[in-house]
This record gives sequence, structure tokens and C-alpha cells, in this order.
Amino acid sequence: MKTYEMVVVSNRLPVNVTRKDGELVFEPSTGGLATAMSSLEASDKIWVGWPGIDADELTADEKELISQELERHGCYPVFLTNKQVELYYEGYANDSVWPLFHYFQSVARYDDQYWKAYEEVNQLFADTTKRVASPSARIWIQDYHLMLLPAMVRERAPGAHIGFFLHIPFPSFEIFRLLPQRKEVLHGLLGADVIGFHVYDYGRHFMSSCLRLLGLSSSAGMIDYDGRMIKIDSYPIGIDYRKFRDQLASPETQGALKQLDDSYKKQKLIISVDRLDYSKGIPQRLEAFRLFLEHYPSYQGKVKLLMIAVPSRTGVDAYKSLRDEIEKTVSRINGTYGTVDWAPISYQFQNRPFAEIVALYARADVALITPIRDGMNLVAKEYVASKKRRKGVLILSEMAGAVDELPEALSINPNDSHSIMMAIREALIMPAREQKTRLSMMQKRLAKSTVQQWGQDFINDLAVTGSDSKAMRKLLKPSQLQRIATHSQAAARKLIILDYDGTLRSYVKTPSPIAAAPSLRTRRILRQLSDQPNTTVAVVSGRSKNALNSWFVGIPSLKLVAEHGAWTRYDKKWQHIDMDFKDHKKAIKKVMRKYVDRTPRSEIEEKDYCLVWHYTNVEPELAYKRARELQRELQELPESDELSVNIGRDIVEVTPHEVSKGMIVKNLRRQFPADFVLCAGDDYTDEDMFGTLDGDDDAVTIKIGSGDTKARYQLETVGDMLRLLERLLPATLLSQLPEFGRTLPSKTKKIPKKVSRRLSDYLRGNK
Ligand code: GDG
Repeated sequence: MKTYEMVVVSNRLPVNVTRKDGELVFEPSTGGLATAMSSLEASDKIWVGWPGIDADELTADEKELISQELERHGCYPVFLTNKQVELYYEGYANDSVWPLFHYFQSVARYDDQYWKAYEEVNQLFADTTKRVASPSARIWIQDYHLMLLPAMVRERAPGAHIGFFLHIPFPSFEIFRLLPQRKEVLHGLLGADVIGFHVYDYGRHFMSSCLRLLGLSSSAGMIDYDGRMIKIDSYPIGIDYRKFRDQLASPETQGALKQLDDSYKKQKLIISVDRLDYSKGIPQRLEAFRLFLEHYPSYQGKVKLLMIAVPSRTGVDAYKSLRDEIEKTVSRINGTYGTVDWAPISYQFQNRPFAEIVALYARADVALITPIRDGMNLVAKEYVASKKRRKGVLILSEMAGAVDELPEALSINPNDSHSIMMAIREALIMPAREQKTRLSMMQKRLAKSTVQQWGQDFINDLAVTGSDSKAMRKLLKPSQLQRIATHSQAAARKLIILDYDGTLRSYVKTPSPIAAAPSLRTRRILRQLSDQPNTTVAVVSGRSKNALNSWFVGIPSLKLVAEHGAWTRYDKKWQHIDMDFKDHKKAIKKVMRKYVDRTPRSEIEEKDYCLVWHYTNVEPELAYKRARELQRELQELPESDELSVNIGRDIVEVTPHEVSKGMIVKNLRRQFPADFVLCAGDDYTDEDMFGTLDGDDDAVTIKIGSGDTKARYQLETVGDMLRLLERLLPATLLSQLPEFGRTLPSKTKKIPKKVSRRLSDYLRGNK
């Protein structure tokens, strides 16, 4: 089976297969997506999707024939049965997701059968995608029918670059949370490396849902998930601008234009073109036009609303009743305001040829586009593009994604019939010069941001943010490690500053010092390093001094810093900062207790100079809310000027303002002069240390884990950090230890007797 470097996956293929008089018929369509795809440079590409024909009525030979014919069009089929289409496409996609994502929560219906079919069909798509994709392929998944596919494809093809684009709005958290399978959907989408939306707000809504439902953090448009940084960005889809401009000169469009001129003569023509969908605001448009006719009777016989409504999802109940409602309203308005030789509305419930649509755009004095919610809305852009010599005015709903790029349109709130009526009037009397100016400004933008450009932008981002760039932009390379080791060996005096949790010990989900105690290996490394006569090693932690004492009791040469710097033990005695924190603690504890009562499974950890509210075991959605409420409330305390209130990894932490790890690093640097400094940490408190050492030529700073950091380098795991520290040991010990970056299973790596004796001596505390 041939595999491809570039794979596009969408519910429908750009070739529709039907059966006419017993014969299979193949009808290619040239939608926006197909145009974008054809302009992509990759020659080795394939499109995976449903060919539109019911698999139950196909024999095995016919399926084979369809596959062969589709391959000639660069397509590969996913065959779906009638039942699958009914439950997955008409059901979950169009009866649950579509209404909810367009904020029609009362229309949305949920059914376990829908969901089961949605999962099953996404699996089918994943298997097919895996079959045709090369191991490092760029795979671009389209739209809300396939939201589970990114994760399913990642499981099957971990080396692929996976992109997802949503063509409809992503609703705000308050709406999205209503979806019964909201978490499954988020996990499905997060299988991608790049997730694209039409506009910035949809991406923001998505990030907020990830944060509130899954407890994931994001920064600078990236979500940190499963060791990967996922890019969330807006890619507003454009149109094939040239195609519309060229079509204007075609004989078909010129002919259609002439017919329109002959039929409508001097009448002002207002048009609308959309799929017959409740999100498009068709009843609202009709009501506004009715109001216009009532308020401006002088337009009788002089204006016409021509509505093209393309049949869509006719199997879904909500669409059937909408059609009835529209037809009744149109006849009522025509009956009330029409005359013997004039009907104010001409309504066509049918698809019209492209040449005719462009002629309509060119002829129309006004385009009235009123969606209640629309991901983008291409008709608005197409109308503007189809204006060459003739003028016109675009009236566009504020709720369409397209409004951001078309600010020269008359924008309206689709629920405010009065304002739409006023906009119609304003459009009809707008001076020609103003119409021209507005159109040409919008045209300039549309000519640049084409659908071809959209496809290229997305695919370019997918190539660079794919699986090989991961979340570790500053990942330490072997050559850099070598330089660090050489620098350390050559140094006369060394200072090693290490955070504890997440740096020397994998993060544990409980504040208990017993669960988080260091491994024997960690203790051995710290002992060996701090026993070197020219080396100072300090563990700088947020933990209490008792925890640090109990863990490192056998290593007296180790400098200890507890509670982020409130306590220090540089020689035998612990010293604390000069501050009375008791009263502050009382006030803080009072607030925190309230939150423990209101938030099941949260707990308070009390230290001398620090109070921590832990929410590791709290439901992420509740935790998100409570953590922010608590932070706000603490920041409003009268003593808040003297406090730092921070949200960390599953904690809200309050410390005296003057305590910080940055201050400790300054202190250590002064007290223990060194010409080699190594400083490592993993969370926001450690960024203070990295910031303090920024610009210090003798210092090497390392963050353990993904995400943005001020550190110079990054390492993936605590294991890597320990291996790095082992590389800083004297050569006699170093030569016997496993290579950095390569974890050799202990079974296969036999430690030579001499070294194992020496290590066990260390572990027992005997030197
Ligand atoms: C979804 C999102 C987003 C319509 N009638 C005829 C006809 N059309 C063409 C138009 C236009 C397309 O159909 C409709 O596109 P829209 O963008 O307006 O709306 P949706 O179908 O809902 O599309 C939407 C879009 O995806 C792209 O991401 O903008 O927000 O809902 O191109 O010209 N074409 C022909 N005859 C017709 O009668 N030939």
C-alpha cells in the first residue's frame, strides 16, 4: 500500500459518489478546502473521507472500483453504513455538536448511541489515516465531525505532525461544559500539534476549557499537554479571490447578469445566500425586512429581497421545522406587503450554479448576512470579491467570524431587527463613492488573505511545531552538556544550587514529606558532590526545615534553604528571616479554612513562613474556580502588601513578600564565590533564581520540564538531571556511571564490583 507525506482528512471527500440508473457516478466539487489543498506544494498528498454513498448498498467489487477511481482524484475512501451516517453525522455531529457550538443549547440533543457511533467512526477514520500516512506525514484533520481523531491518529502514528482545524465557533466554557463528553472531546483534540480556529476568541475559549476542565496551563498560545507544547492559533479562512474576479468575465456569468438586469431593471436588489440552517439567522432577517417594508412604504415595488437557501441536513428534525417556518413567513410577508405585479421576497430553496451565484453577487445592491453565530461566513467575502465595476453594500452580523476582517461592512446585531432595518435603509441610500471606498478597502485585504494562503500558513506551522520540535525549545544537547562538564572540571570553585521537588525528586501528588523523600541515588549524588573540597551544594526548596532536615541528615556539608528562603542552614544552625509572620498567618489561615470547607479534598499545609492551600485531588473545574477566588480574596487582605500570593502546581501559596529564591541565590553567590555556578529548578519559584543569574557568565541555568522559562537550558526529566549531576562528579567515579541521556536497564548494565562497593559505602554513609 502506497503511503503519503501529506494527508488531509475531512468528513466528506471533494468527490461525491452516487448511483444513477444503477451506475456509479463521480462528481468532483471545488469547495474552498479543495482549492486550498490543490495549492499546497506537497506533490505527495491524499485526501481521506466519506465518498457520500451508503456502504450497505455496495458490493466488495464496487468498493474496490470506487477506491481505484477515487485514487485518480487523489482521494481515499472511508466507507460508512447508513446507520453510521445517521448516528455519527446527523446525530452527534449535527444534532449535538453543531447546535451547541453555535450557542443553540436548547436545540442540542444528546444520545449515547450518537456518541458510540461518533467514537466508532472516528476509529474507522483513524485506521484509514494510519494506512495511507507515511510515518512522518503531515496530517491535517478538518472540523467538528472528527474531534477525536487527532489523539487516535497520534496513538497509531506517533511520529506524524498532526493538525486540526475547526470551521465552526468554539463556544465559551459555560456552553462547552454542557456537552456530556466534553473531556473526551478535549483529550481527542489535544492529540494534535497545532489546533487552528477562524478567530482569536474561539482559540481563547478552547484554552479556557482546557484549563478549567482538565487543569492544563497555557502560555503564549501554547498548551502544555502530555510532554508536548500544542500550538493554538487563529487562521481566518479566505476565499479563492482570483476565481471570483475571473468568473465575472465569463460568458455564463455575463449572461446571467444580463438576465438579472432585464428582470429587475431599476429595482434595488438585496440578496442572501446560505445553507438553510438555524444558525444563519434567516427568520431574523425576514423580520427585519418586514419591518423595513412597514417603515418605508415608499420602497414598495422598488426593492426585492432575493433569498437563496441551499437544502442542508434535511434528515435532522430542527432543519425540517425551520424550513416550514421560513416558507410560512415568506408567504405572509409577500401576502401583506406585495402587490399584483410585485412580491417583496423571492425565495429559492435550491442550489444554484456557481456562475449564477457570482452574477447575483455582482448585481446585488446589498448583501444581507445575518447569522446568529457563524464560524467565519464565506458568502460575505465572496460578495465583496465579486464587485468589480458595480458597487454594493455589505450588511454583516457581528456574530460572524468574518466581521473582524471586514470592518467596513455595516455591522448589525442579528437579534436587533430595528438596527437591521436601519442598516438596510442606510445601505440603500449610501453614496456611490462611499460604497466604492469601503469595498476597495475590504478587497485589498481579501486579495491578500486568500484560501490558498490560509492552507499554506497552517501547513507551514504544522511542519515546524510538529512532533520533532516538542515542548523543549532549549533542550540541552550532548555537545552543550560536554561544555558544561568541561567548564565544571576547569573551575577552581563551584556552586551548585538545586530546587528539590520536580528537580531532584519526581513530583508527588501529596505534601507528605514521607512520600517525597529522596532516593538513595539522589542522596549519594548530593553527598559526593558536596564532599568535593571546592564545591558548595545548596538545596533551595519550598519545603519545611523539618522535612529537609530529615531527608539530608547524613550530609552535613549540604547547604539547606527551606520555605523558599525563609530558613537557611549554611553551617550547623538554622537561621530565619527577621520577620514576625504569626499575625499574618492567622488572617491567611482563616481565609484558607473557608476554602477547605467549601472545596472537598483540598487541604492546608502550614509552615513557619508559608501557608499552602493544596488542591491536587480536587476536580479540575472546581479547583480552577476556587484557586482564583482564593487568590483574589487573599490579595484583598489588609496585610496583602507584605505578602506574595501565587498559584503554583496545584497550590495557592502565600509567603512574606521579601522571601524569594532569587534573593537566596544572590546571597549564596555572595557568600560562596565560584567560577562555575549550576542552578536547576522546575516551577515558577525557580524562575526567580534563573532571572537573578541571567547575564552571569559563570552560571548555567536549567529548567526541568516543558514550557517557557528564563533558564538557558531545559531537561526533560528528573532522571536526566541526576545523570547531569553525575557527570559533574570527579572522573574516578564518573567513568563508571551510565552515559547521560541513555537509561540502561539495570539488568543489562552490571556495575563493576569496585564501584559498587564504593557506591554502597556512600549509601551507608561511610566514606
Ligand atoms: C462552514 C462554517 C465557515 C451557498 N449556496 C450556494 C453556494 N454556496 C456556497 C457559498 C459559500 C459556501 O457555500 C457557504 O459557506 P459559509 O462560510 O457561508 O457557511 P457554511 O456552509 O456554514 O460553512 C462557516 C465555513 O465552514 C468555512 O470554514 O465560514 O462559518 O459554518 O462558499 O458560496 N454555492 C453554489 N450554489 C449555491 O446555491 N455554487
